[in-house]
Amino acid sequence: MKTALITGASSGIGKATARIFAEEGFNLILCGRRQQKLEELQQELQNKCAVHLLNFDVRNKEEVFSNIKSLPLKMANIDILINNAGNAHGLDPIQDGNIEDWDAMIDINVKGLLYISKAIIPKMIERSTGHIINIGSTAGKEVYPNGNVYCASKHAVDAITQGMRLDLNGKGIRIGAINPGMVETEFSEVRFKGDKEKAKKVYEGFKALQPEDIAEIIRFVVTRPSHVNIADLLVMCTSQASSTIVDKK
Ligand code: NDP
Ligand code: 8X3
Repeated sequence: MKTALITGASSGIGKATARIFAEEGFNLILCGRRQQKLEELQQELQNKCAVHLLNFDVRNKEEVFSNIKSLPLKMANIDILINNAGNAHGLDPIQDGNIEDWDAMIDINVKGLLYISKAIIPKMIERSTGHIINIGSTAGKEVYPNGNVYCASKHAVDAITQGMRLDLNGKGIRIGAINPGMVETEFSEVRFKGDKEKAKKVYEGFKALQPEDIAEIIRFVVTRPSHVNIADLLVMCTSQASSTIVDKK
């Protein structure tokens, strides 16, 4: 049975992916900072599959490496890594940008993804098998007004995914990215620092993607035969044509 590690499993896309993977019977390693949310999910899924929780901040490299090292033998061989933890912080013109927001986005979305990957890739190389899916964004393919640093962080994810695919070629490891457009999760609540009203408005007047839509795509990607690597997927809801063109009624 495959073992999958999902970062950012306490909410949104990561949580929906955990639920879908549980249906597949995968052993799950669920990561996040909010222990209670992780425990609730473990409670929900543990009759379908083995669930191990890891509570750490992806910004903290010591915690990343010690948590991955702490995995019980049964969970130590990770077949699937879903690099999903991340968020936008703020939506401001570059001249008004908050430096703490910039640090958060670069440290979580870019450096956090690198730390996790660095901790997991060596064993994949050793076993000549593995599958890494980086969750990018339409923001990694185009830049939208006030999205500056978030877009930069997701462009970096795009570049890192391509770099991983080049450097790990021949090592039996599949590397791909899934780049969603607007998905209705806690994403905008985090971006707008807990302002639920402002966050809700982002998804008003059209049917945004739901986290389950992305999770189903991830299921498809990881269940292809081992010679098939889905390298890069761009997924938007029908109402969205680009980061700035959304048909809102
Ligand atoms: P959510 O806010 O619902 O989920 C984000 C997840 O990331 C949470 O589980 C959170 O867990 C985890 N996380 C955030 N910061 C950290 C950290 N420092 N250390 C560890 N875990 C962290 O958002 P989404 O599900 O929408 O986002 C998931 C991914 O999808 C992100 O990479 C995002 O950029 C990307 N994305 C989202 C889109 C959208 O429109 N929603 C569109 C395109 C891409 P906890 O707080 O418990 O640590
Ligand atoms: C999240 C989607 O459009 O807010 O990556 O950048 S968007």
